[in-house]
Amino acid sequence: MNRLVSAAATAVVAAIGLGTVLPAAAQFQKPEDAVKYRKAAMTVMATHFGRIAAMANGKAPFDPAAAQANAELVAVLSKLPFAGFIEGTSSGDTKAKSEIWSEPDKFKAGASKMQEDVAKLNVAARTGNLEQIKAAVGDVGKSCKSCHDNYRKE
Ligand code: ASC
Repeated sequence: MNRLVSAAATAVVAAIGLGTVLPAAAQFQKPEDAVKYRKAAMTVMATHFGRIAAMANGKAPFDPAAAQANAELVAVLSKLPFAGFIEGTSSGDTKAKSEIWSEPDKFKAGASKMQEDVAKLNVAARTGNLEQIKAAVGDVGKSCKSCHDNYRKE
């Protein structure tokens, strides 16, 4: 009995947690709200990734604490945009290609790959080792580019 209650409680907590990150049309009032949300999330993510990339590319002085803080933000932010790619949001003010909805498994795999690479960048940033950060930045950049090439219109 107790085990059952505890399992049910765990399921409820998990469902609430997932509800904050998984696609669900009910989370947006209008389709254009979902489009705005995903674009905003991408913009903020790109801003914080860009700060680490600038250090990795020698365009900004290497500041290990700043790299770590930005990598932590990117790790969280990388989970956000995909909740905005709900059904009925392939048109309007968006560069999203229809393939996002016609090959959802491939799109999700690309999102997961990016999130894994970002998690590795977060680990690398914690070492404070610029060479490791450079390598991890390169991998994240590749996973961003791969999805943009496949799923973003020019
Ligand atoms: C960035 C950014 C992207 C990726 C991509 C990598 O900094 O905003 O979309 O890197 O340009 O090729």
